[in-house]
Amino acid sequence: MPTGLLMRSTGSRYTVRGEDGVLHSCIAKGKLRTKGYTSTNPLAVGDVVDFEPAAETVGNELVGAITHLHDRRNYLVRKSVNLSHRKHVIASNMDQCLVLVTVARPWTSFGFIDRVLVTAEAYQIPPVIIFNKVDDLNHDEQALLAEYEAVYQGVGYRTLRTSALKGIGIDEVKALLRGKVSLLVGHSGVGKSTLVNAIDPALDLDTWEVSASTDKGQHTTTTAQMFEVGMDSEEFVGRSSEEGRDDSGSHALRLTSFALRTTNHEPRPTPYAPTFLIDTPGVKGFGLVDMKQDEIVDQFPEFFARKGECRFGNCTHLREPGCAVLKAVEEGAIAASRYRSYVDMVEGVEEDDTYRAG
Ligand SMILES: Nc1nc2c(ncn2[C@@H]2O[C@H](COP(=O)(O)OP(=O)(O)OP(=O)(O)O)[C@@H](O)[C@H]2O)c(=O)[nH]1
Ligand SMILES: [Mg+2]
Ligand SMILES: [Zn+2]
Repeated sequence: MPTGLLMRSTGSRYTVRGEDGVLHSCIAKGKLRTKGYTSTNPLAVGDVVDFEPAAETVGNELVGAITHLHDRRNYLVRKSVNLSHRKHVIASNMDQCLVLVTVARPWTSFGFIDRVLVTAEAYQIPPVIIFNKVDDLNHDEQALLAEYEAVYQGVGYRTLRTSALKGIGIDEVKALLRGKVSLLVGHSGVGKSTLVNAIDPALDLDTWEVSASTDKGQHTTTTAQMFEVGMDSEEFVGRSSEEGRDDSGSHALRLTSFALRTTNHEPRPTPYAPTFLIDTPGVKGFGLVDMKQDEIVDQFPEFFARKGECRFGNCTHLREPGCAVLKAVEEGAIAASRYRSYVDMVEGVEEDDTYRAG
């Protein structure tokens, strides 16, 4: 049975990429859906599945059937927005997480970044912070950007500066992506979809104007979706006239153009390592599902590094005497913003994500 990569999920329909790069519209077989998953979605973008191409008829359409979900190497969850409060798996099997941040229009808080970083650390998905919209910063905002960079570089995180709109820093992002599966996260309106388009203009994702009155995003992207990105200009293959005959709608055309792009390289460079990007909607309550203080604390690398210097072996760094973390915060060796985030997470203070509409 062929193995494929789940790239998109819309309701009960899934897009699965076969190993030959061809995309298949699939449904999940009944058994799979009742396998006892605790999340609201049994299958997520990034899942590796077994599927039977063209196995079932739905209406007058022949679709594939997903029969088995392979174990996930890793996955990210958020709390479901509905009342069940169950977990919703955002994506799985990622090599890295790109945290897209803007210091203005919209402003991204330290609290939000730290939540994403703690989640990524907990799920062992290496994060990289990308500061976007660097073309559009006034003097004060540039100073703020430098402050953000100092905080995160100080912890040891890699940071990049980009302008998805003006094409600044895109080659560095491409180098980072090559041959990997990368998740793109960040508030609505920070430019995630614009960045994907800058990397591979053929994808032509929908983007939106940041509303002039509020500086907030519009939630243009509504579901997590994986894209295979062409990294070099010669990899771009437009729609051929033959392909253009498919008149069943732009969605089908887009699927076909993916398939073409990945199938007409003969011979492929070996080893063939396609590059995937997962675009996500701006998400609230990102991760941190069921995480307790003792699980959160070790996800701050700069706290973890000082753990051995605290007087008590089980120090929570909240109030204990002889705490090396508290001392480092006082001395400015640990950023006050990072410590504040830790306390907020432990106390369960929700990051105020005013960008979420629904
Ligand atoms: N000045 C400037 N504007 C940018 C840049 N990147 C994106 N934008 C603009 O920011 C707006 C929002 O971009 P999107 O790509 O839709 O943002 P998103 O993160 O995908 O938003 P959601 O899909 O709602 O989560 C668009 O109007 C983009 O043109 C940039 O580097 N500089
Ligand atoms: Mg988007
Ligand atoms: Zn301590």
